[in-house]
Amino acid sequence: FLVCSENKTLSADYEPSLPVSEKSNPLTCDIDRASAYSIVKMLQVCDSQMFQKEAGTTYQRLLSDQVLKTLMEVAKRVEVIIKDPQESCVVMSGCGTSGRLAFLISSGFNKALSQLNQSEVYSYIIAGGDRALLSSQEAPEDDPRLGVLSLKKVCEGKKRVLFIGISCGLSAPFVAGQLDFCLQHPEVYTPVLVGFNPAHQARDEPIQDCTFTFHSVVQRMQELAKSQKAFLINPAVGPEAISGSSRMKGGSATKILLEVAFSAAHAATSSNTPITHNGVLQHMMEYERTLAVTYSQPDGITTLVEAAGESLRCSRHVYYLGWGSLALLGLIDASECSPTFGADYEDVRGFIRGGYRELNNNDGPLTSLGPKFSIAHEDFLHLILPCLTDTDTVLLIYTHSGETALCLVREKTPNLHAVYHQADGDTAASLQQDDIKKLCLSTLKITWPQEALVSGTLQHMQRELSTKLVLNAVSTGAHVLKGKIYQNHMIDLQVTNTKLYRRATRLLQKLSTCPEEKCEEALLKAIYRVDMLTLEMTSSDITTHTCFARNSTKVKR
Ligand code: S6P
Repeated sequence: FLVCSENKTLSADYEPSLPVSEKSNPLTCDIDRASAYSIVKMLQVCDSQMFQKEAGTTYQRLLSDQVLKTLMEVAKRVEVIIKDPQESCVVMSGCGTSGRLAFLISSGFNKALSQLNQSEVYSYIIAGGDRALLSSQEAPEDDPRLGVLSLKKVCEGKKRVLFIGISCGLSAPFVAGQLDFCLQHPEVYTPVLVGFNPAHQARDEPIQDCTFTFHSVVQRMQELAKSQKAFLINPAVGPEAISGSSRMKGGSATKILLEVAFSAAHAATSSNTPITHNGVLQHMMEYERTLAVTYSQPDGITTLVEAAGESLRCSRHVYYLGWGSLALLGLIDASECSPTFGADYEDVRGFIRGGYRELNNNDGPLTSLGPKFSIAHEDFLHLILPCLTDTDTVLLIYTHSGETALCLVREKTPNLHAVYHQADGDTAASLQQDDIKKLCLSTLKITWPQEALVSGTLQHMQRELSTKLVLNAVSTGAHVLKGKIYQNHMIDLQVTNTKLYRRATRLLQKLSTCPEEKCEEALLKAIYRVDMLTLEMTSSDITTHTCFARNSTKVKR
């Protein structure tokens, strides 16, 4: 069934006008009517498409030779930068989830360098700035100039920059602007593009006030890639379980690819391990194993989906209380619920032990920006605990937890669950877990085989990916159960940028079978809340429409 669906979704005849990242996945076409258990199983099959080999398609896949080769080349560039950190750096940039992963990955690898007393070389850029790490800021995605400005700022004084632009759909003008800038300044910048569509499917829509499109930038990069002056890493990972929800496979694959390249570079500099095809392949396959280990517990994940779904259905809340970088995955997952499911920031919230001290983001504490930016465990205890009820779900996420007044939480709600990671045979950790287990209604223990060949860093990255998969399943599954998905389409979202505007029009077309212009007209009527469109409305550009849409809430409550 998987291979059959795979061939179908990757064949040019299936939803031919759409790039892979926007297609709907036949595996999940009735996810909206599925039980929690079936949702988890569908997500498992969908995720495993990431690692499917090239099968009768011309598209590159995660494990394709060309992808592995490019990763090796990128790793070599990173190695050079690590050895000469004064005047060079690696910059990762993206919008939404892609920017959040740029942050997560740069934090992790900078930490690894610091631990070896080496200078940090990684920087991140997220469209909309640091507030976008924790909240939905979809509009800056359409602004290529903003992208260039932020890139120039980060790279001030640098003589050599490896720029990694991440856009899962090969579509974000913010990233296209940055790549174009790199192409204009080859003496400093080497551009790398990470995304999950074949190059010819890059977005070809004109960008306001620009002479280039994402597609034309990709074409220029393809030309330069022949002489290794630019790099494209763009395997297809199959359509998302929820159409266009690139936070899922797109995010996971971004994490996998960049971690494989950076780990190879770090091993080359710190232990003289050469960057080899086999090394890169083996690392990639460790991630494939991560999927298997995580999804080997469908019942445990289902319990969490059911609990979270029940809370959301009662208009109550889901709280992730996490420790270390696993908590960051909770913050990220929670922040994505608003653009994906039209959720309120209070519906699913993440908290991290140590707050902004632990987060260590560019702009430091963001608490002054409003209540949704309170992210420390203390904030949870002060702001949330007093009103917590047994219809709220609290999920602990950790490898090593500390104290966070869990007894107090347990007094307020029995609906306390844990997902934690443990190495096989780690008896000391087992004893610590026993105490927590007693407080929890359910515990999802993910056990990792202890293997000499798997380094501590890799183990940690595997645990992060595993946590991402579980949390994506919990938040997606819970919102599906709440009714926020129709077939496998997002139907409750603000049309806040061009990508979402086009997607909304397409969805109306699909569901109504009316012609495109009729659907666009209906969308505009909904955006402007009128029955008759004025000339001013119909003659305005998409940016004007999306600006207006940003300020309105639901069409109908
Ligand atoms: C998708 C998420 C969005 C995207 C953003 C960037 O699930 O809600 O915020 O990450 O639109 O997309 P892309 O294709 O440029 O990585």
